[in-house]
Amino acid sequence: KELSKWRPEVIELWEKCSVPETINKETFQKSFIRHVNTTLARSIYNVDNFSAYQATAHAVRDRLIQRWNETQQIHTERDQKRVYYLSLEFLLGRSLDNALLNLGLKDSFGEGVKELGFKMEDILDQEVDAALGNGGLGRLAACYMDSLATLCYPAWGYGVRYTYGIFQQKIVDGYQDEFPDYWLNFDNPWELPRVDIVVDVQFGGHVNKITEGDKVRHEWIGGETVQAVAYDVPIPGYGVKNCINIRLWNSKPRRKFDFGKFNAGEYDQAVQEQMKAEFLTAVLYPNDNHMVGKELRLKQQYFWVAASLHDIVRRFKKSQRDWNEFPDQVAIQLNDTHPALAIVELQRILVDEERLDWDAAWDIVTHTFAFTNHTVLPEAMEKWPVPMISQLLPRHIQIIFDLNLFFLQRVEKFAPGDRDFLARLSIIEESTPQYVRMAHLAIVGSHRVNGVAKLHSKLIKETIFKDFVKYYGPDKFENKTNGITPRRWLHQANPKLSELITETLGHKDWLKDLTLLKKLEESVHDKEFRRRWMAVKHSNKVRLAEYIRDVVDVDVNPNALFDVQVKRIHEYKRQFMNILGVIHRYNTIKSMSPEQMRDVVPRVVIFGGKAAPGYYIAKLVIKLINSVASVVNKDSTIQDLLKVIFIPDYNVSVAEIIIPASDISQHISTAGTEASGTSNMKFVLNCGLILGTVDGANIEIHEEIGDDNIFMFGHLAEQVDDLRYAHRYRDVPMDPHLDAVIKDIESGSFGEARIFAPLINTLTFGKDYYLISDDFGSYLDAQKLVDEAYKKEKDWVKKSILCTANMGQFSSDRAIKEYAESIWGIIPVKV
Ligand code: F58
Repeated sequence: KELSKWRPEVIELWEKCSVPETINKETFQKSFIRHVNTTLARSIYNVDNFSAYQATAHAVRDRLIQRWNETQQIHTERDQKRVYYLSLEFLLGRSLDNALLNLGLKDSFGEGVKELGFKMEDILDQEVDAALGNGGLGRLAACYMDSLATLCYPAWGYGVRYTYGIFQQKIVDGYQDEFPDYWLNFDNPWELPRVDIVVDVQFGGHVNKITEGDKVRHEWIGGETVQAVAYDVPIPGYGVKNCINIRLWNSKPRRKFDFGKFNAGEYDQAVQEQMKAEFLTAVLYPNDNHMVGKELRLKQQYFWVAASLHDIVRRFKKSQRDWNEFPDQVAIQLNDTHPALAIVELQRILVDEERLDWDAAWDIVTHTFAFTNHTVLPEAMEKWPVPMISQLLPRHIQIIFDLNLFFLQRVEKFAPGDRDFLARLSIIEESTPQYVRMAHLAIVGSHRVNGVAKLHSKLIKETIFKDFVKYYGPDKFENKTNGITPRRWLHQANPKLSELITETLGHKDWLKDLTLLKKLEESVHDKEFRRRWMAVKHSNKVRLAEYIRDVVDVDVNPNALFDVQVKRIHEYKRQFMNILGVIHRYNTIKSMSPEQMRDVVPRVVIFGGKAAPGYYIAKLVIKLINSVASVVNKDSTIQDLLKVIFIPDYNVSVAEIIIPASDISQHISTAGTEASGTSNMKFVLNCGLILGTVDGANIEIHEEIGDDNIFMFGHLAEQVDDLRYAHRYRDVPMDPHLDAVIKDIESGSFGEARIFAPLINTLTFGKDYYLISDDFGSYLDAQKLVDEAYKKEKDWVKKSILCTANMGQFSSDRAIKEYAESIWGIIPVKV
């Protein structure tokens, strides 16, 4: 009876009914109305823009699901090697516009909603961002998913379905205030709940050692169990039918309720256990480039790793292959060290559950994993106290110590008697308490380690991982320069520029092969083309000016030079140097005669970005920016030659408005601190010039676009140690311009001076760790060059065109192909 559904006639009927309907304006409209009536239970009389968004989203979702199913089916049939991208963050932003563009439905659906009485822009504007990430690392994961889908690779993302994404930022009296981002308030059409896919994840308990003949095995029992429920997020490729999956795990209590406690009258305690389980995936930790050693964070990490590996292993076992084929079928990429416990978990599954012997298991593990490092900042390096891991994961800590023992035995053979070398390489830091160094675990358990830009990859080999290079040799360490998806970051964010490029090149192929932009170089001498290029930039600036008026109620002149720094607020990114430079500019203008003023290029300096809620100094930088803004913006004596704007709640969809409108953007980290940066790529792709230090991907962008089209300044990474040493042990005189600016703040020009004392102290007592005083002079010089260049309008437009034309290398498609070919060993499977 059960099998009767597989009778040939049933299958035939099934296939007949599941032929996807053709998608055009009319079928979309039918689907829209059906969703309004049935999914939303509304009628023509009560459909507002939000309902229209929901109905459109559901109509798109129906198509996505078809593609998702076909993709999964074909990937299962072919059963080729897959890559699993483990990332604790996926900063996806909005989905509707992206899905419409990738599916090629934007025009027909746009027409369709118009006839139904709506504007597509209004509908798109209803969507809340999926903000399940902090910054660069999370957005990189999202760009990589877009490229994996577009290039038809068999790939899955695994992440956490946080109930609260990155906090919402409001500015109150110039200070940052944080509000919860409850993004799931309304239904989320971009996820498919998989209530049937549930994994038990265990915490605590104890380990029994069982001897069976001459063999010993370990049994991990007791403790608490939390359930992981899968939510699938379909990611459509551009211009292909492939649609890949990000599986996000949500925690929920086990169905079993403690009736013992319940009946004994401890009702609240019984309920509390349940609530604790739900809390596991409640919040995204809001720190960028900073490690927080909270136990809940460690639990989150293990919960997600255990559920993901269970899923991956289950899929592999369905193929009934031998275990030693595992690395031929499965590649797992660790996005930073957050998922490093996966290495231990796979070893545990293979040894304890599948009963493989230790060495065979370890061979499988090390051929499966690869690890990407995203930072060299010491405060961002993850390490967990051994007692904390022991309590939560008693079997894992045993495995970690065993792995370390066997590893150090091999190292000892390599460098006999060199105890310091052993101690430096050890996975365990021998402090009190001991710590597990997650980067060391990730390196030892992976067959490849990569940095995210040329300089960064070189630096990790020379500094933090130097000893590992000595031991393993240099070949284990690679560079994979980051990339961004041109679909979201040009086609979607800057439709007018995209259209002009398509018209000029005569095709849309550049969206899949960004190196084709090179041909735009031929048009730099075409006056009409330059005029249209400028007109696009201008209209994007008008759009941003309107946004600024809406959110901060300040009028800015779209003809002024738009100077932008948007990114997480962090000392190493030096927003502080930027605002000090603004004060210098302000004072310079104020000291001018009206005649001199006529020669000044008007500027709008735009800031945006969140500070981690516990990062006091970063929050003071925000306060200083807003204090300077409130003085400068109402000073009529400077004739609108300078405006300062702090745009609140910077996120992906705000970036899509800001980036296309920038004339110059600042990427001014202390040399050697910004691993790559990816917004630098977005700005230049959108024909904005950059003012930057010799750091991260700025260097490679410079190589591609040439000296004339970028403003570089500041000390080099190799000078940083000596400069810091000098600040520490000698009396380094402060740059005189900087000194004057500081005195100005201290005199109370921007509000009570005492407020900013801790910030100013970072330059003095704090020994200026980020070397602002060393770079300030060359920063101001570079700013002067920017002003001069902007005055030469024709040359500026040429630079701007050459920027876009030479960004071919920075597509995430290029990056993903490199990973696929040199690390993962996967090949495309096209639907
Ligand atoms: C960023 N790291 C790098 N980490 O700072 C940036 O240079 C690089 O372009 C980007 O990765 C992509 O490679 C970053 O964003 C985090 O936000 C972590 C979040 C979790 C806690 C530790 C920092």
